[in-house]
Amino acid sequence: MIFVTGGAGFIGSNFVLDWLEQSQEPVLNLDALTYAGNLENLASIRHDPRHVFVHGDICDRPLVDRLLAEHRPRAIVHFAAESHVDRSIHGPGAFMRTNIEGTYALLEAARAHWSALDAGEQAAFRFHHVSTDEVYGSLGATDPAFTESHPYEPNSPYSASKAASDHLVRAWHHTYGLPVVTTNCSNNYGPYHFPEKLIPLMIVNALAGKPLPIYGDGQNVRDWLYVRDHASAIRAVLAGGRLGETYNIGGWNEKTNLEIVHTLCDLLDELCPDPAGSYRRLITYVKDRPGHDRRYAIDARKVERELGWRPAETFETGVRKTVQWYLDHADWVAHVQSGSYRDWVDQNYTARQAG
Ligand code: NAD
Ligand code: TDX
Repeated sequence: MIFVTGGAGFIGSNFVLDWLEQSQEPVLNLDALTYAGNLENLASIRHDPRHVFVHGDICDRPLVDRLLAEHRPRAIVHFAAESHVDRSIHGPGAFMRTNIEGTYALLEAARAHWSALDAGEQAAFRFHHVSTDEVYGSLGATDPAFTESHPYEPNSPYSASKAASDHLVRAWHHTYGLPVVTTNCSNNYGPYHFPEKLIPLMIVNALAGKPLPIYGDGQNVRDWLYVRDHASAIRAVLAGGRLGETYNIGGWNEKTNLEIVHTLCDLLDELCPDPAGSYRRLITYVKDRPGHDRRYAIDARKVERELGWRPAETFETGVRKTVQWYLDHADWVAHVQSGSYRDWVDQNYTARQAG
């Protein structure tokens, strides 16, 4: 069994679905179901006995200890986090608690669990920490892409909290020998992406005829990776990554935000024509995000060279699938927008309550 944290969020749920398609090995999924946690993402596996969902907090050490003792997972894959940069600017507290204190609590629980394993189990155990390229800070237009040895220069409360968590994971390896691997991935996109983030927000707003807010001049650059490709990279690193190492994961898809929004508008114009002309008419420039990082770019050669990982999707195929998914899942969008997705805990899922 593997133990996933944050498996009801965007990437975590895609990872759990991918894992159960690729493997028979069960998944224990601990998620606090914050606003970003949505059990509707896991509706297709709600009767699958290989998926054990636990509604609870990674900061709850007695709960995590009990789960580890009861299920004896061979690996922890740690997704749980507060993940939205804009929210971290308006209210950093939750980011410090979950991303830093939560990772600390999980590391300590993992260390106690791992220390009690026999030698063979200890050698096989992995703590896989899922992190972001934002810990490296911002690049200039002509700078080379981030390698794993790029200095940490986080600029937002979110990225600072993730950087802190990366450092904790590193220290638990060097000091206590906990067998860890960390992946730093670029911007993900795909199904079940909460519509506060750029790509799903633009799709959902366009379909509702609402403005498409572009921060600043729209020339900030991100590298984009289809979420199932992130899942396959995590599987590859979990299986073959070297202990104590970090691996950058990216799609070699640098795009300006304006390019992204133009692409989305053009795809929507093709797949669901705008009665008023083109969705591009909705583009609206708004005040910039404070401290907005200009450019992220990932050098993913290490994971490609050592583990043979490659993304399956190009940006063009992945973004088309994503737009089609949102067109086909108007119910999911409506439930997220109305807040009724939260009712899934009671109505559609047998959630074991924490405590
Ligand atoms: P998300 O916000 O969609 O999901 C986070 C999940 O964690 C939610 O299900 C939430 O309920 C859960 N959670 C939050 N606090 C918790 C707590 N205290 N205890 C238990 N569960 C808790 O985030 P995401 O976009 O899926 O990101 C997942 C991970 O990947 C994060 O660690 C993030 O930093 C990292 N990451 C994200 C991206 C991206 O583009 N979204 C890119 C690189 C790395
Ligand atoms: O309405 C918007 N308008 C806009 O111009 C939003 C929501 C965003 N933007 C810009 C800001 C960024 O330059 O688009 C870019 C992408 O923004 P987000 O979707 O908020 O992502 P970002 O800030 O790049 O962070 C994401 O990628 C790295 C995830 O949210 C993080 O969790 C991950 O670590």
